[in-house]
Amino acid sequence: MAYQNIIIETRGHTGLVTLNRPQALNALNEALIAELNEALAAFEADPLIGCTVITGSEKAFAAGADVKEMAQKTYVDAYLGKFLEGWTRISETRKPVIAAVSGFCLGGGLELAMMCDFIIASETARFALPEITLGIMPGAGGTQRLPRFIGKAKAMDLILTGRMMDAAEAERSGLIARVVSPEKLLDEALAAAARIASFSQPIVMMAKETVNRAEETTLSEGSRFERRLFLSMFATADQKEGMQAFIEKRKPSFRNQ
Ligand code: DAK
Repeated sequence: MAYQNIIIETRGHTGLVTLNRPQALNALNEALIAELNEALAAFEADPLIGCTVITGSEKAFAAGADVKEMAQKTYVDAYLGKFLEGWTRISETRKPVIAAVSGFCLGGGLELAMMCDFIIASETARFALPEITLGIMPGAGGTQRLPRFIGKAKAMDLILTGRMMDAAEAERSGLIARVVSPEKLLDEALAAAARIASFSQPIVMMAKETVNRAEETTLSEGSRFERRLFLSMFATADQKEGMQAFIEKRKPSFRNQ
């Protein structure tokens, strides 16, 4: 498929998706989301890819869902056409996805970033859920994910006022994993992705799945799930290789087996 709204590259064992609607500050229209889903599915199916980075431009990761596309929709249009249905597929990705965020990361843009496994941001990043200013509320998980990242008080503040938060506040609040200078953003995200992709793919995927369980279950159930997957790792060749390499003081060579 030839993409109109995103640019796809591979860097070693990392898939790189650049959101590319500069005329609309990367506003996320249906076509872009469909392309993004397709690209992520292709990376997911590619055994050589171990991690994906999603980024935007220096000015905007994404300024939200496309307001011009949404403005005139009726409820029935939206319901029958399953409007925006494709959004949640991004959070079902099994291989890790890192969001590399610079500039505006608003509304659906922030919801997309929160569906990734972690966010690395540049000092210029600005985060908000400004839907309230448009007469709506967040609809792609923002009301559910943001409080899990930053707690109820700050999430209420952001969702009810629609105000922007800078990168320093976002890092302090636990929304983002790292803040770097704008020039270093992509290199930092690609280096993190390359490191992840150098490990055993099934083990990385199980670790991701297990951390995600923490958001959906109790501590005791989550710990039981962790124990089951942890024990299953002793059935992999990569566990034998990782530990043997440590004992022999050499770099492990994982074969995803
Ligand atoms: N949609 C469409 N076009 C947008 C846009 C957006 N979200 N954001 C910016 N643009 C367009 C502008 O209209 C402008 O286009 P032209 O006028 O040149 O044709 C161009 O990008 C440049 O923007 P500005 O001229 O406004 O640039 P400024 O630097 O002055 O301002 C800004 C930048 C980011 C502060 C401003 O553009 C802005 O406030 N943008 C809107 C931000 C916003 O309200 N975002 C939230 C949208 S609602 C769901 C899934 C997702 C969602 C809901 C449900 N389901 C799965 C159910 C998500 C909803 C949203 O995200």
